[in-house]
Amino acid sequence: MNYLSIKDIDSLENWVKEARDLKQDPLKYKQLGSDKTIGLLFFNPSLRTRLSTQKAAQQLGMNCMVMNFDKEGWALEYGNGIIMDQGKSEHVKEAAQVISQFCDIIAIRAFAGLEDKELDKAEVVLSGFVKYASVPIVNMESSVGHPLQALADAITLEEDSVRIKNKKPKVVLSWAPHPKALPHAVANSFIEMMQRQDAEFVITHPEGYELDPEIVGESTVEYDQNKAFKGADYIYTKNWSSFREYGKVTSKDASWTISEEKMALTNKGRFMHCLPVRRNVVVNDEVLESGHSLVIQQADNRTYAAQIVLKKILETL
Ligand code: SN0
Repeated sequence: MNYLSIKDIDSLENWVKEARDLKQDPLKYKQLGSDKTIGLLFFNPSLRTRLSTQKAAQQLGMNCMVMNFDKEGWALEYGNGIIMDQGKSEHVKEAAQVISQFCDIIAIRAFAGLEDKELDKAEVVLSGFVKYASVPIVNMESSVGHPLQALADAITLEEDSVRIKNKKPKVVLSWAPHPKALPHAVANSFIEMMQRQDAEFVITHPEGYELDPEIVGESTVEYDQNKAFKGADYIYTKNWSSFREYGKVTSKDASWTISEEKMALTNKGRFMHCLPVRRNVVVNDEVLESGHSLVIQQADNRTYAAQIVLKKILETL
């Protein structure tokens, strides 16, 4: 069993419930992973993903090896039949087989390059490991998705939504400005997760920031942020670069920054963000530090999201 996208969750409801049970008793399955090893391979920076996945593995009794592949590993080649006389030292074909001999599970972070849409869509790094490794693979954010984040977000929504009575929660995914071109992965997996929830779900962003239509599907898109925020119970904020003008920053419109005034349009809405977040660009200090911000709880739930995923995989080994 691999955990590559939200589609690998057979029942989101059950997984969220099981994750919440684990949160109550994190060491309950301490024996399950004993003498098993997970290798975490990072091709990009990480704080929450690295520490929460490591913690989840430890709570399941596993050994954990971490490698910052971008800094410490050989530069990998992924193409077929390449004459490797340039900068790449090793092919994923050997690397994946070798790492599979040391690890029972391999987890990989490899962001979108944001230069070539087709290359990113093909998930060269993740799919290279899936193809040539002989052990289960976990996605710790690939070019297309961040399913550990979205699972943690589902846990957070479930925990928090007890305060919402007699109606479906209204959840808004809002674009916000950012100085850099960021990937679509977090937004994509959040959408895929929300499409499986019994909620009113609205996506809002400036024109030109439409996400992959294959992922957005039938989900509602509202270009007027203020209108989208009306009556919202949750404002899930994320910047992403343009998908159409692939990887470009075509707007830094500060009127999209999440402010107290914007939050006042909502139904006592809670602010959510996967972190790291640029203060006073994506969201103002007051909102981030208010009692209505769920960001620290979201980060805590990363552990239980990772733990339920690893538990499911360990049960198949
Ligand atoms: C990543 C992203 O996919 O947007 C990881 C989020 C979990 N975020 C960034 O790269 C932010 C970088 C920055 O400089 O703000």
